Parts: sequence; C-alpha cells; structure tokens
Amino acid sequence: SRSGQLHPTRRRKLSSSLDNTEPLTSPHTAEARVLVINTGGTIGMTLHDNVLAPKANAFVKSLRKLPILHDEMYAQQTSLYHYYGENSLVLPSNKDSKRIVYTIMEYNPLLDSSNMTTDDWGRFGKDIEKNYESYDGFVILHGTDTMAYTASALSFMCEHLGKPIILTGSQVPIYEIRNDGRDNLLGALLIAGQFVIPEVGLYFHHTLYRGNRVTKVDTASFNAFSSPNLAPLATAEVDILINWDTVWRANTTAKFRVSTELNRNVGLLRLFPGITAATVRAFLQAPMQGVVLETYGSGNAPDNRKDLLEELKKATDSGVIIINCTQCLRGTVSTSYATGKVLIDAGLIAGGDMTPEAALSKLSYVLAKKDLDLEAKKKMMSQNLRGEMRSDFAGAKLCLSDSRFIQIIAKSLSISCKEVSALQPFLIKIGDVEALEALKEMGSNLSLGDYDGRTPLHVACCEGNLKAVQYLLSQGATVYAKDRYGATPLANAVHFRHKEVVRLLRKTGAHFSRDELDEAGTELCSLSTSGDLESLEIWSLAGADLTKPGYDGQNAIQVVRYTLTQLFGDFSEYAEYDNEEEVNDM
Ligand code: ASN
Repeated sequence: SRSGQLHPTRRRKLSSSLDNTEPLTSPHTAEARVLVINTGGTIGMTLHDNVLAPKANAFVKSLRKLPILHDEMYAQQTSLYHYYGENSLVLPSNKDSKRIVYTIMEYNPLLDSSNMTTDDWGRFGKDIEKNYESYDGFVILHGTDTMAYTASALSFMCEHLGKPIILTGSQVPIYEIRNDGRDNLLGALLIAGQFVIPEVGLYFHHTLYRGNRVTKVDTASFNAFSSPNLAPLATAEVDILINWDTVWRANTTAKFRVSTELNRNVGLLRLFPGITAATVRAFLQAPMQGVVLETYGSGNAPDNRKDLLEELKKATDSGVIIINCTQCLRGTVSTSYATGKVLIDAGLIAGGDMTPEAALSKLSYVLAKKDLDLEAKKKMMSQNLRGEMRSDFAGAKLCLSDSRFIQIIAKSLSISCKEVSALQPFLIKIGDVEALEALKEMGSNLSLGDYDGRTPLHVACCEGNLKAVQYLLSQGATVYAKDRYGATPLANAVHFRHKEVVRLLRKTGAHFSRDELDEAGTELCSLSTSGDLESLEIWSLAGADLTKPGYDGQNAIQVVRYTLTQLFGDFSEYAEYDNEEEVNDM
C-alpha cells in the first residue's frame, strides 16, 4: 500500500507463509472467532481465608500457560495479539475444526453467581448485541449456582438469535490440579466456534443442553446439571455429536436483538401440605405481577382447600399471571386429576414441562412487554417461545421413513429414507416451495448441510430463488452457515448478483465477516475497473464499504473516477472552468 504498511490481515498471511507453516488462506486453517465473557463463578476463583472468591485479572494470564487452551507459537507467527488484542488466545489445531481464536472480556467485579441480578443479565445481553457481528459464537463464564436462571433468561431476551451463546463454568477452579473448568471451557469453545447452533446453551460435563431446560441438581458432582425433559443438544465424547433434530430454530426473518427489559415483580411459590391461606395471600400481594406456583405431581393442588383456591382466584382475577409448574424434576403438568382441574378454574396457566427457572424468567420477560395487554401476555406464557416447553403433545410428527412414497423412491434409488432429503437442492433449484414444505412435513431437516457444508439456503441464494429463501428463513434456516470454503449464503447471493435476495438476507441480519470486509477492497476495485456498477451496488447492499482500499491503496470509488477519466478525460482540469464563459472562451 501507499503508506508501505501492510494491512494486518495480509501481514498475518505473509508472516505465516514466510515461516513455512500452512498458509492461512487455506480453507482448512480458516479461523473462527469466539467472544468469552467472564462474569465470575468458581471457574476463576481462588481461596482467601479459607473461602472461595473470584480473582480479578488472573484468568487470561493463566490460560496463556495452558497448552490445551492456547497455542503461543501460532499466536506469535500470526501476530494474533496485534490483530485481535491482548486478551485474545487461540486453541491448538484440532483434527476437524478451524482454528478457534477467542477473546476474553472480563467483568469488574467478577461475581459469585449468587450475587447476580436481572441487571447483570441485561449487561450480558447488551455486550453480546454490541459484538454480535464480530464473532461466530459466544461463551459466558458463569457460576453454576444461578446459571440455569441466567441461561433461561438470556434465551428469552435474545430474539431471533442466529449464533450460539453457551454458558459454562465449573465446580472446581481452573487453577487447581484436578478441575472441570478446563474441559468445560474447551468444549464450550469448540462448539461455539464450529457449529451454528442458534440457541442459548449450557455446556457442562461433556454435554450441551438447551439453556432454558436445565436445572442444577448436584452441589459437588462434575455432572452438576440435568435437563430432565429434553435430550442434550450435543454430547462431546470421542466425537462431538450434535443432535440437529433437537436444535431449536426460530423463524429468522428478523434481525437479532436483545430485549433487556425485565419485570422484577415475579416470584416462585412452592406448595407444601398445610400451607396457610395467609402465606399465599401475603405472597400474592401487590406489586406481585407474575408467579410460578410449584405444584404436586402432574400439576395438582388440594381440591378440598377452598381458602387457598380463593386466594389464587382473587389474584388471577386482579391480573396476576400464575403459571402451574410441577415440583417433580421430570414430567409435565396435565389435567388428569380433579386436583389439577381446580387450578385451571382458579385461572392458572399450565406451564407444561417447563422448569421453574424457565417459567420464572419467561414471566419476567413477557411481563415487561409494554405493547401487550394482559390477555396477550397470558397467551404468550402458554406458548412455546424458545423451545422451553414441549408444544406438541399430540405426539411425534410423521417421520420420513413412515411415508410410503418416500419408501418407494428410496428403494428405487437404493438409498435410505433419510437420504431422500438429498432431493432438497433439486427442489430448490426448480423453485418448488410446496414440495419443500411437504419434505419438511415429513420430518426432513431443511437446515442441514451436505458433505461440503452447503445448506439448502446456500443453494437457494445461488439460484436467486427469493421465494425459497423466504420459506427457508421462515423455517429457521441459518444465515450464518459456512460451507467447506467458508462461503455464507450472503456471499453466494452477492457472487451470483441476486439483489433482492441480498436485501432480504441483510434484513434478517446476515453480514460479511470482518476478514471478508477487510479483503473486499481488491474485489471492489476490480469490479470498478470493469465498470460493473451493478455488482458494486450489490456489494454495497451486502454491507461492503466502497471506500475500503484494495491491495494498491486505491478504493473502488477512486477507481471508478479514474476509469471515467480515462474514457472522458480529466474532470479535474474542467473543474476550474466551472464558469461557462471561460469554457466558451476556450
Ligand atoms: N458459588 C459458585 C457460583 O455460582 C458455584 C460455582 O460456580 N460452582 O458462582
């Protein structure tokens, strides 16, 4: 460039190739970026006066010395600190993943999670929102005591989430010889950096759970959490296996946002034999607005206690929302008993198989919605918003292998029923949204990538099939999927010049990565040289900056000006002859 200074990205590539290590431009060595927000918890605690408390400014330094969590040689060779900042680290290379570069943002003060409040949740949400486009995934280090509450709350606060947010921590500080912190952090980083799981998850003891389904069940075991009503999203044993059929996908036709408004006038009340009406009345008094009533068994309460039921009814009549959740660890509330029906009569809303943590934080989130009236809030509480409750009690959907039609096709093609999903790209190419819907109905996963990591959305974006793109997004297809070569659906749509598709993708939050934006300058200049103004417009719609310099320091706009000058002469000479007379005098 003109200043003689190499752009950081390029400098890193250069130094790496000079050192004769694998070139960074190779798709196999592409990097994923994860932001780690360290909020506190046992993972970073040390002993003081015989009790554990968080220790500030020690975490990054100690991770740097742990070879399983940081590769100092790679960091030096690639000027990692210069490019990503002092608090950045990089995982060693891993057989099937990209390099995972992570940056640690440490909060001050670090908290034992017993000290967390809803304000802290708001801060986590805001920090993720601010950094959303710069990272592929997020890890939140958090104490285990209230981790299930934070995970639940964040799952609701994060609307239209498209990237993984994974909470983790440990039972024993990372500084001790035997500890679970290193494994938990490593697993959370590997998942957040490699897989586009658009959920708030909780990773602990080799398992990724949906955040709003967990509860802490053990004070001392490394296996501290349980997700009693939903199978894990992933298990990390010999291989990391993602249970893609369980992954929750929001309709992603809107941009990610974090709703930090939370209502604090909510509470948890646990029934017990002999509870007095006075206790219930006191608990339900103003300013209480939402309560999770933890009932017996499948949602039961005494039907011979008029005094109690009257207190509940009075509260719901006055606008308090009461959710019926079971005290049992596993299972759902139902209406199989007379003792359950009385609660419906008292105006309670069935909480299905929600954990009390999820029900409470959902109430807090829903009650804070200013634009909804009471009825709309009640309706929202009974709906499944983020996979926190099972909504389809009617039983499993028709499965691919149940369809006679699919069985016949599969047989004649000598493939398994599941592989009939391979028809998807073809259906997208011919734009048959109806057939896609039918495949989806039969249980086909419209978000899975093929061998090259290309998802149906990639294909629809290459084809410029707006309807298919719309449909896939409405079914939760992720705009962040990267194929084997690192290309996103947005990059495909830009490449094949599908303006409307680019517009739609941008509306839903798709964006170029920082590296793509850094490297766009040269491509933009070459488009300018060839006078391809339409492509320039599409690139700019996709978020590229037309003033970004290319390899020789010129930017696209300067190149366009130069090209025009070549064609029509030097404008700047005429600039002095703005005065018509002078021009005429010439
Ligand atoms: N008291 C700690 C906390 O929640 C417990 C832990 O992290 N294991 O912050």
